[in-house]
Amino acid sequence: MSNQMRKIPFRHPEIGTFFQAQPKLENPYLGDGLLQRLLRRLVPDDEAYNEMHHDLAKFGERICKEIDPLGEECEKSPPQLVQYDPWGNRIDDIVTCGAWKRMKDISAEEKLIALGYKSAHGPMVGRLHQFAKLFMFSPASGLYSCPLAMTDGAAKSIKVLNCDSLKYAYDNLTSADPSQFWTSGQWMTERRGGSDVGTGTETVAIPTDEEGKFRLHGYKWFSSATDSDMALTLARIADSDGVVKPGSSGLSMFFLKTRKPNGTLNNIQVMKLKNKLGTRQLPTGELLLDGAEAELVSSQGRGVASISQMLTITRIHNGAASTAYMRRITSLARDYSKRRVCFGVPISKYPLHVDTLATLELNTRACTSLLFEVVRLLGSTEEGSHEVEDQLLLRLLSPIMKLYTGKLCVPTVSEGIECIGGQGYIEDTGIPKILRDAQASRFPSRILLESLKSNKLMENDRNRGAVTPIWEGTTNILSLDVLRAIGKSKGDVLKVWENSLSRRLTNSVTSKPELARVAGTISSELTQLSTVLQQQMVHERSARLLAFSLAEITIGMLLTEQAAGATASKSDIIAATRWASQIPSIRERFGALEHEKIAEEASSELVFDCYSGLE
Ligand code: UCC
Repeated sequence: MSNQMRKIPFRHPEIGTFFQAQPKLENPYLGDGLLQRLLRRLVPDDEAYNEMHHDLAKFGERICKEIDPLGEECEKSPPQLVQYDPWGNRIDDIVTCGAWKRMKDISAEEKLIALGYKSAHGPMVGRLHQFAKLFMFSPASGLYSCPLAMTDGAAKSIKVLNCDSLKYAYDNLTSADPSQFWTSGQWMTERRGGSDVGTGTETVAIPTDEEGKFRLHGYKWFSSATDSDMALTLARIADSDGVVKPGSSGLSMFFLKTRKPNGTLNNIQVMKLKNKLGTRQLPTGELLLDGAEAELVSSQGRGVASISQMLTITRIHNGAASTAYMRRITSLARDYSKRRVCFGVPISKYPLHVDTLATLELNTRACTSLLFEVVRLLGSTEEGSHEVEDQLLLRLLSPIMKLYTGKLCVPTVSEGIECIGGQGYIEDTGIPKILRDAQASRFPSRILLESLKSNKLMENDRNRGAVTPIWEGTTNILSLDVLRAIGKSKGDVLKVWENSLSRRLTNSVTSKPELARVAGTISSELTQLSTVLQQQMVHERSARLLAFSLAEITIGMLLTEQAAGATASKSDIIAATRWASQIPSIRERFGALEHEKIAEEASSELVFDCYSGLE
C-alpha cells in the first residue's frame, strides 16, 4: 500500500456513522432575552417581578420536560368523532387523547386564565404574567391555546356584562382547580361565512316560558374546540309570529352549556369534525343546534357589540400564538446553527446565515414588543389607571397587532424552517407542524408595497388559506376594523396614538441621547403619516396599507423605548437601529396610491382577465 492511501475499517456501510444533532428546545423564558428584559421594565415592583420571574423560569422548564411532549402527542392523536354507539344510538362523542385532557388540567394548575383575573398584584401585572405564560405555552400546547383564547374571551365578556346568573360560569372559567375549570367556545361563524356576521347569522332563538331562556335552532359552521363546557354565541330572537329582524341589529348574544346535567349534549348534534390544513390537534366542528337551551345575556340587538369584548381578547391571544410560533422557530434555528456543520464549520460561523437569523430575531422582537404593548394596555384599562387614553390606544392597536403578527408570522416561520434545511421539512422532527399551524401569508409590508406599486393588491382576503391571519378576523377585515375605530372615535384614536408615540420617543432620547437618530427616523415617519392622513382620506382600498404603517411605526417607537430603558442590552439598541433603518418610508408607501381610481380598475382588469364568468 502506498504512503498516501489509508485503510478505512468496515463499519455500517449502508447507514454511515454520522448522525446530525437535532435542535434542542431552550427554556422559552430563559432563552428569550427580550421577554425577560421587557417584563423587568414593565413590572417595576420588585416583589411582583421576582414572583413572576421565578414562576416563568419554572414554567419554561415544565414546557421543555412535560408540556412539549404532550403537545406532540396531541399532534399524533388528533380528535375523532364517534357519532353512533355500537347499538345505533346517536352519541356524537368527541374522542380526544389523554394529552389533550392533560392540557386542560395544566391550564388550570398554571392559572393560564386565572392570572388575568385574580392576580394578587392587580390586573396589569396579572395580564403581563398571564400572557408571558400563554406566549411560552402556545407552541407547546398542541393547540390547547385555542380553547384558552375563547375561555379568556368568555370570562372577560361575562365580567363586563356583570350578570349575576353567570357568576358560577365566570368562577369556573377563571378557576385554578382542574376539577372546576371550564373552557368556552365562541360560536360565531355560520355557513354564509365568518366575516359578515351581521348578514351571515341565521340561527334563530325561540323564547321559552321561562324569562330570558330560549331554544336555539341553527347551524354553526366553524366551532373551534367543540369539547368545551360552554359557549357564547349569536342568534336572532323570533317574535310571537316567528319573525326575526335581519342584519347586525337583529343579533343578540346567548350563553349555553354544551351538556345537560345528565351529561348528554344540549340538543346539539356534532355533524362532523373539520379536515384542516393545520391545527389538526383541535376538535373544530360543524354543529347543528336543534333546540339548544340558552340564556340571553346581552341586550336584544346588541349581540355584535357584546361579543366584541370576546373578540378583542381572542385577537390578543391570536397575536400571542403568531408571535410565539416565530419565537419557537427562531430559537430552534439559532440552536441548530451551532450544531450543524457545513463546509467544515458550524453554520453559525457564516455571516450570511447569521444575518438571516438576525432577520428572524428582529421580526420576532418586533411582534413581541407590539404584543406586550397591547397586553399592557389591556391590563391598564382593567386597572383603570389611564383609562380613556389607554382605552383608545387598545381599540386602535389590538386589531393592528393581530393582523401584523398574523401576517409576519408565516414568512418568518417559513424562513426559519429553511434555516434548518431539509430536516425542517420532515414530519417527525415536529418542525413542519409549526408552519402548518401558522400557514400561508401573502403580503408582508415590503411585498405589499410592491403589490401596490404594480396595482396588484386585491381586496378580499377570504379563503386565502392561512390560520393565524384568518382566525379572529382576516387581515382585510381587521384593517377595516382599524378604519371603524378611527371613524367611531372621530379620529381621537389617532390623536392619542400620535401624542403617545411622540411623548415616548422624546422620553427615550432624554434617557439615552445616542438614540436621537433612531427616534428621529421614527418621528419623521410619524409626522409624514399624520400629514398624509390630514391631506387625504383613507379609502377602504388603502386600509391595509394604513394598518401596516401604524404597526411598523408603533414597533419603531417600542423598540426605541426598550433600547432606552434601564434594562436594555446591546442587542436592544441594535434591534431599534435596524428597524428604523429598514422601515419603508410613508412617502413611498402612500405615493403608490396617488392614482386610486386607475389602480382600482387596473386591479380588476388583472384579476379577471380571461375569466369565463359564473356558470
Ligand atoms: O370564532 C372563531 C374561531 C374561534 C377560534 C379562536 C382561537 C383564536 C386564538 C388562537 C390561538 C392559537 S373565528 C370568528 C371570527 N370572526 C370574526 O372575527 C368576525 C370578523 N368580522 C368583524 O369583525 C366584522 O367587522 C363585524 C362582525 C364586527 C362587523 O359587524 P357589524 O355589525 O357590521 O359591525 P358594526 O355595526 O360596525 O358594529 C356593531 C357594534 C358597534 O357598537 P355600537 O353599536 O355601540 O356603535 C361597534 O362599535 O359593535 C362594535 N364593534 C366593536 N367594538 C365592532 N367591532 C368592534 C371591536 N373590534 N371592538 C369593539
